Amino acid sequence: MAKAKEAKTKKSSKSSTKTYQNYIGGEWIKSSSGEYFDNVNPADTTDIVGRFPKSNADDVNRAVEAAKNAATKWRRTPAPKRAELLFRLGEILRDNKKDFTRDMTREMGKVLKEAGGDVQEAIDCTYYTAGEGRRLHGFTTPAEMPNKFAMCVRQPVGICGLITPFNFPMAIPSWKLIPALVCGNTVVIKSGEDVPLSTVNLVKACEEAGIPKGVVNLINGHGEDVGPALVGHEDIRLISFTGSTKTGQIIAEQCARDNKIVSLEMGGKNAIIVMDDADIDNAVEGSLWGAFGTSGQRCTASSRLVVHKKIYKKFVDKLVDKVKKLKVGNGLDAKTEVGPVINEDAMQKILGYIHIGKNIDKATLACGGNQLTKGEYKTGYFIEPTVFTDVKPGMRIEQEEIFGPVTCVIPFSTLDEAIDIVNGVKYGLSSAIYTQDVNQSFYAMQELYTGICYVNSATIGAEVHLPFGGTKGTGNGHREAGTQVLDIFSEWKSLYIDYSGKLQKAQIDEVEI
Ligand code: UN1
Repeated sequence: MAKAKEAKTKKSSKSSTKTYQNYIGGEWIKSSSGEYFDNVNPADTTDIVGRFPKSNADDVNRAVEAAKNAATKWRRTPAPKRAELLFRLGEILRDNKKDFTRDMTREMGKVLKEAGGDVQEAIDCTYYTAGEGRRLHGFTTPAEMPNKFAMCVRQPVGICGLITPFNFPMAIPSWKLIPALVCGNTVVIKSGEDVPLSTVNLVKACEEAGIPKGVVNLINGHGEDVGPALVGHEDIRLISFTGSTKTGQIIAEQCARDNKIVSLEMGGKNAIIVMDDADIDNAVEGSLWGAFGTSGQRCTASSRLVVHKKIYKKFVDKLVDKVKKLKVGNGLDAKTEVGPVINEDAMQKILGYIHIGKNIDKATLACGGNQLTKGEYKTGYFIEPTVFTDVKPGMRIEQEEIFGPVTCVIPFSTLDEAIDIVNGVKYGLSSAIYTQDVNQSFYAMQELYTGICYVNSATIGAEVHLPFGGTKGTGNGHREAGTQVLDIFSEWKSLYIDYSGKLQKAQIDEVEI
């Protein structure tokens, strides 16, 4: 996992910087190391958002212990009662949306409107999933024998470790936390080290909502210091992780050794197909939003634009013209359209891919390609929105996840060829097609092997009541959000009730002599 953001110059005095704590067993407490790390604004690294505990394995152990102590009571709390607390949580998030939004932009960099959308996604997820408290449907089914009843119910899995990324600082923790809680599990959350304040805000809201002590525990710190202790803890039954494919694979290996449930949401290399009959202006707008929204730091980002040769030049000209006009800047400024990237490591990785695109892949750099270093950009991690054209399938910039404001345009001739290009990567999160032709759109929906597919909009913007996740290297078959998330955070229990008053044997054949 990338190193957390580092201050370039620490102008703000440490004493005036707010210090935050871990939340364990209902108390806000220091890390046992007594050490802290700075949470720095990626748009202006002289702005230190707060100091957060640098936790270690001791803290993880304490948090798991607290979750264990709270587990029985929470599991026995009727699900509709658990849900009432979650509805209250939704109200608190809604009441604090403005402050949480600002905090998020300051620590993560995404523009205010997007940060507001992120908090709103957490609110929507909370209300929607809390509704499951009065459903959590199981089923009844006939039994094989007379006077016997069969049914199936969901039961909590136990203590869940939730490991969250930087790019959706409140939405993604909520996708994991709310279903875990409604199903009756207790949790230890490891916040994204670049965005700990948004998770603190979420957990404080849980405390205010009256969620009992120990049900939600929060550990701040760096992945390498706390990740292995959390993933390897014998009392943790489930790990839910969103982040890089590399880290996800390490987690999956450890979970396999310990026989833990693991749900992974990892990389993407999503593509938009633009057919020759598409509304080009609409497709350009969608591409702009899909590629450069959140500075391209979404798993769902439209990092490939697969464009029909007949309209290729027209599309590229319009796109590049618009990309050049995008206003890059501090997300707190209402005029900004593209914020910074998250930290120095991320910036270097993205610039590294731009170098590969130019010098190794030898694609055409149509616009952008540079770090912005002057004036307002001096103390932030800013990269010009970048478009590569004449990109060919198989090039590294076409295959690998860049996770920044970079997209590539790939020409094609037939829909089947376009579909092969979209499917020809190791990931399978999201895809899209712009066309006016119903046959083409349905054929594409059928053939694109991704977890999400859009017609006439970009690859980003999934809604909380539909399953979210991807095929192939993106995940391990689970889906977050929707009601499908319940299959991650609960296990089925089949119940048989024999009211015949006598022994009825199943799986016994009448043997004819
Ligand atoms: C992510 O980038 O990991 O579909 C999540 C979207 C958002 C969530 C993205 N609702 O773009």
